[in-house]
Amino acid sequence: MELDAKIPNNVNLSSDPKLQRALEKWQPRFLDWWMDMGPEGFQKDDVYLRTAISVDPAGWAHYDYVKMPDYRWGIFLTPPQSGRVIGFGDNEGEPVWNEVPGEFRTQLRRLIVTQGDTEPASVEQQRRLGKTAPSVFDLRNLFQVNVEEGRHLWAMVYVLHSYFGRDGREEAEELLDRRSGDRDKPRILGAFNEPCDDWLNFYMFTMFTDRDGKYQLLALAESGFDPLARTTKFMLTEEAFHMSVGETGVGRIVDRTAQLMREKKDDDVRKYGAVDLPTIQKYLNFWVSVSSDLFGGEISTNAAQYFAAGLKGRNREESYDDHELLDSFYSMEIPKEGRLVTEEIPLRNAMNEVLRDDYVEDCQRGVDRWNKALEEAGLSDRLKLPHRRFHRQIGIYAGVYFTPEGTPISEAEWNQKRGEWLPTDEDQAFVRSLMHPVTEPGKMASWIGPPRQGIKGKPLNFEYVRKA
Ligand code: BYC
Repeated sequence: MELDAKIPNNVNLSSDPKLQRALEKWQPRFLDWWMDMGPEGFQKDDVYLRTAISVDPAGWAHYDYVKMPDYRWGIFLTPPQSGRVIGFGDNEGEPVWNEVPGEFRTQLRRLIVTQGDTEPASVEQQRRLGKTAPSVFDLRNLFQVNVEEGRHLWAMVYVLHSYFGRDGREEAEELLDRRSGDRDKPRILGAFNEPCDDWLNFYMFTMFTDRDGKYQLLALAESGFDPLARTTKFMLTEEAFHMSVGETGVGRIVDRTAQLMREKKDDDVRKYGAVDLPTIQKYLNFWVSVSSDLFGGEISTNAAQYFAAGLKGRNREESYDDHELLDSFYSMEIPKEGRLVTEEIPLRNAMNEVLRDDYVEDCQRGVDRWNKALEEAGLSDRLKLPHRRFHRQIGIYAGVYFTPEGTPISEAEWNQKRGEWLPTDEDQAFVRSLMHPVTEPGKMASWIGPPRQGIKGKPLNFEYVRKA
């Protein structure tokens, strides 16, 4: 463990001076990017943050006040498992690779770059949210998410620098050059170019988009390229908190809305400075659909190749019996001339859809928990996960129109109903109008309920962020 090194790490970086020098050269570029594109207006403040210091489940993190630019972004991989073999695909049972196999180099690099690109992208998307945080507690959680996305970028850059030579270093530079939403050099995947400029968007993003992250990382944690599997495994430890920020964030908005609906006997809680359920539903529809797109096309030869090669598996590959999938099929509903026709797709080509299945189930569990709160508040209203076909831009359902229930409709009907299903300009302006910072520790904005507990045993009115 090299915790006091310039780049904290558990990979014995000092034993490879060439690699160490290359990463130390990248470090100031990263910090420049962080100052330019990281949280705006809070870089001098003391934030009560969690920092990864090991991969030991019993004590992997340390909590203390730190100024964000001084955060100790480190490189942590779970320990290698001796005798680990590739768990799926054509190379099943072969020893895992500790170097990049030449024939898969391009595909592997592409997977790592795509994963890496999302991390700084999300920090860019969220950089102005600090100015309108609904509480000091939420402000701290935003920054916790941001610094950890920064660490996840480090995780991918370490793999690029260590295993991909010059082109890996070039890719690492480009990860700092692309910009979320930029017309000329956008981030790679769609959702990471969408603005995330209010807190309802932020919670939906951490609930649904970070959850895509969870499933992509789970699939990469199965990789036969062992350094990638080991680094993504540890990233998942940090990722869990990001999704809990989203789930509890939306949950607290729902709590507050339900409380007002009951007290005032009025569904239109906008007039009391809260978010009405139909608006919450529209934001949910938007973020679920753009996050669904992140899984890629339903039928994908890329995904089949990743699986065949042993580069990217299924979520918890060991829970399946068949790891080759040479004669298995997936029944898929394919849009044809305004109707849905069921076709059998070779399972390897349906890998993106298999992963999406697990994702949809996981999302549903979260929505069920919000609905339980509505039920307990004595309300009959419920939130609903839109159908996976709804509002898609990638894959077989792109360019075709569906209701949130998944029924095919015409373009004209879509245009007529769109504003009932997705946030309108007016909805967004309303949500934005609620966004005023609350800076007194322990106090909450009018539109959100209090969290159930503080961070690391601290009370809710703890000063999680101390102004410089
Ligand atoms: N937007 O065969 P197809 C996270 C492209 S989130 C734009 O259908 P494939 C996080 C695709 O590149 C997790 N383009 O899909 C969350 C391809 O282009 P080419 C991120 C897209 O190749 C919150 C074409 O369409 N991790 O960690 O199987 C905060 C046809 O592709 C999109 C990963 O994504 C899209 N949504 O790709 C912070 C894991 N989808 O070949 C972090 C790594 C597809 O025609 N990536 N395209 O030029 C992958 O595993 C795969 O690349 C994909 C699916 C999952 C993206």
